[in-house]
Amino acid sequence: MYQVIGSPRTRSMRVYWALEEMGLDYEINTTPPRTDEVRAHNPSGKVPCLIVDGEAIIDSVAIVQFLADKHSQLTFPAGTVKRAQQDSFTQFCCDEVDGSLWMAAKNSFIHPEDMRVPAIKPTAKYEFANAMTTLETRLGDNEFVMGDTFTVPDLLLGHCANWAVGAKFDLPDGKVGEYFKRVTARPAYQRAKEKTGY
Ligand SMILES: N[C@@H](CCC(=O)N[C@@H](CS)C(=O)NCC(=O)O)C(=O)O
Repeated sequence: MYQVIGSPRTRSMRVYWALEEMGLDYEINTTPPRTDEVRAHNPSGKVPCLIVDGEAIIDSVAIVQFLADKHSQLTFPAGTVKRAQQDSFTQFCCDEVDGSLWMAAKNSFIHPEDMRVPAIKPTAKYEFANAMTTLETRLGDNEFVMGDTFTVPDLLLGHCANWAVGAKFDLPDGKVGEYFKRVTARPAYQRAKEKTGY
């Protein structure tokens, strides 16, 4: 049985969603970040952490890709060109999409007040908008970023789309907007929200 540490209102939702996609059992532990319990697993105090047979895996992307590889779902096999292309979308999501949202969040409510630069928000929105333009080109007419197969980067991008709405970032209309609707309407995501009390 997997245990996930982290509230569903954090990147931990990515892990809950992935577990639901794969039909796996899990325990929910909503201990907040920066607590001793979390620091015992992750020195940075950040969530999510996944506990597997008493060992911790930290970082949402590492966790979701681990689950995908272990259970042979939501991923192309390691060592294939398709997998490299899939990982490239994952990296794009981390750098361009999560990166701009996280920059805004850190400077709104994460960093100590005297370390925040609230004026960075328009720059973060600009970076996010650029990422959406890139995504439109890379997605093309595909159902999912890797074609007709839902994979790890779709889940990560869907999570970021929901985060963007909460952070009052504009989501594009058109193909990317429809893609986000398609991804976030997945039953597994809805189940993860219900089970975790999101
Ligand atoms: N790259 C890490 C980032 C983890 C992270 O920043 N988590 C946030 C919640 S979404 C956190 O714990 N923040 C507390 C803090 O920054 O002190 C991941 O994807 O898991």
